[in-house]
Amino acid sequence: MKLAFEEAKKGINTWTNPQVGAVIVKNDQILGQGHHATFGHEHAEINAFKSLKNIDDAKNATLYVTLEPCSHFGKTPPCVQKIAELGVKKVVIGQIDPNPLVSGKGVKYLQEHGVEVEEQLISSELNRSYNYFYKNNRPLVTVKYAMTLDGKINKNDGQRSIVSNQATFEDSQQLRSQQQVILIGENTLKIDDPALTVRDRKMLFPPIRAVVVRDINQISLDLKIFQTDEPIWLFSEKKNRRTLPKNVEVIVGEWTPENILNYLTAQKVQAVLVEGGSFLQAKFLSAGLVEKLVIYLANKIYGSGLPAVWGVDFDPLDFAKPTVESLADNLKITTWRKD
Ligand code: AOF
Ligand code: ZN
Repeated sequence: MKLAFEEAKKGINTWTNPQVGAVIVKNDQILGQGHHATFGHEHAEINAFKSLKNIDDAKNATLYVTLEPCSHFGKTPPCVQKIAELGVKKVVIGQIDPNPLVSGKGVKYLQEHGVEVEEQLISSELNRSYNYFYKNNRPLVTVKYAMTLDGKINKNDGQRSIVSNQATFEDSQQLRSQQQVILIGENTLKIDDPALTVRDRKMLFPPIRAVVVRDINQISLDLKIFQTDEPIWLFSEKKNRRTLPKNVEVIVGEWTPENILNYLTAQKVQAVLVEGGSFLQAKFLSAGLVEKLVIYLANKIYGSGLPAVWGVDFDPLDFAKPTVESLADNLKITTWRKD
């Protein structure tokens, strides 16, 4: 099963689907393995079967798979059918699929077709946002910011400051690449003028850059965000009256954190990164909608400037024991909301 999990991690750009790995074992020998490579491609189980030297080897074998095999006709036919057809003796699964299309039905089908099923639950970081999305019916929200030792995100209100170092910049690219949406507020857009792109790798579905603005018509189209092709969603209170670049979509409404997340849920977004500023972060945190915090701590003190979370009254929140990593002379602090 450990090997199946390692196999699963090879999948990239699988959203909205999960990362899945599968290993075929018979007489204590590994005969095949496979993973779900990319969205729309074949499922892990099928790739594991394809890797067998001889397809008849599947007969009476044990299949280790990190996720309950699917039972539905989607982009591909149900894997459970293939498993039963090939005479697999036993399927060991890493977790039940939280997707209601499959959940429990895969196991039931296998058992009804004479395939033994065993659950071998392994705690893993795999598919955290996929699992969260189906369990809670909303995306997993991470808030990320870089701050000084005195908790400031810039030196002077209204001006951009470079708070953290190059190593944190590179790390945050990795963090961005794991999201489907990167969300910021209007002040951050205007003051920092960020590109919000993933610079260090090519992505099949680059994260959508989303901004909450009061009036889209008041936003300068000279900003950096409008100079690249990755999709942009603008959550605006006012309707658009201008011609906008093709990659820009304006969504008009009253954009509380709850309303934003409802919209993202309808779009099947499973992971969102809130990247500033302090007011938007405060709004998401105070609404109890943030599961994960990633804080880059820079080794400097500003003495003045904007605090990392600011502008909204709220009850104190508890987070679990953080993990701390050194990124050259900065620290990365990661922590999850306590259940
Ligand atoms: C995958 N890869 O290896 C497994 C999946 O969109 P479809 O038709 O490919 O179906 C996606 C669903 O299939 C997914 O949400 C999950 O419930 C199930 N299993 N999906 O993409 C795989 N085993
Ligand atoms: Zn499948």
